[in-house]
Amino acid sequence: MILSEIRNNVGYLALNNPAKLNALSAQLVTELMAALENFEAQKVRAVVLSAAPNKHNVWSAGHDINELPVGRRDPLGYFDHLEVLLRAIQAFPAPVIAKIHGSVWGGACDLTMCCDIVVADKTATFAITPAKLGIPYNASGITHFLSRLSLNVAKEMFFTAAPVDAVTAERWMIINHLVDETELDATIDKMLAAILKNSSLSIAIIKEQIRMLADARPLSPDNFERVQGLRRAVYDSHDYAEGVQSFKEKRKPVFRGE
Ligand code: YXS
Repeated sequence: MILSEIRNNVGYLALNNPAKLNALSAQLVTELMAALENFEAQKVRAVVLSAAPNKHNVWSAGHDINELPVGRRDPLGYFDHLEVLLRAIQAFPAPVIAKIHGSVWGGACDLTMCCDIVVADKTATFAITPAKLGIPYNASGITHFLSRLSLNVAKEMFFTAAPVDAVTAERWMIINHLVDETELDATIDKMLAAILKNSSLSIAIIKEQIRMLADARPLSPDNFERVQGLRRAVYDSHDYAEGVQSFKEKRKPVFRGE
């Protein structure tokens, strides 16, 4: 489900399950995690995460909706495979560069927010979709967006669940560089050349300090419990069951706001 290789001290990962639009299934994530562990053991200086081209022009369709619980269970709990992957990317002791061609959906949009640097071409779009499926999302996932975007932009993305085009994504700082498709690799190679000249130890520690500081948002125990209660009210709701079921039945959801 993935392509993985190490070239010149850099780990290259490509999502490669076109039949399922590179949906972040438990199996695909397991393979990504094994590749990241190998890259860390091989002490790669950076990771480039891309997607093998597919006829749908989809970088990744996000969490595999067929693997979402059908209700009364947190769809994005701490140990959900998507959350495990997002933490692994953030904790990886070298820069992870996302190379985006095509549309990015839901959990895959969060994945790009967790990558350190994003380089994309004009075909890239980004959509964060919990509201489209009646999903409450989760506090750490929302933090990834708040660390990158202004509040009003993060809210527009979550409330509309609409794809953001590449030009807007650059203006909103979802991506570092918007380049022509033919320039993607050259742009990344130039960045890698600069990174590889520097101290890998210094970069690893600076990355980990940024992760800890970006995450440092005090939440009182009362507010923590409130977050859990509010999320449960959503994933126990009619709207959540309807959101997931309507996708499986290939029909528009009929939400009731309860
Ligand atoms: O009909 P078959 O069996 O060929 O399967 C279809 C789709 O059902 C399947 N597929 C998926 N299967 C599981 N999980 C998915 N996320 C997923 N997305 C697609 O792939 C086959 C081809 O899809 P199709 O016919 O729709 O292709 P298309 O080219 O017309 O449209 C491509 C998309 C990506 C625009 C469309 O498939 C789509 O809108 N997919 C759902 C994207 C999405 O909303 N992802 C969010 C997943 S939930 C998630 O990530 C988080 C939990 S959250 O929502 O909270 O952010």
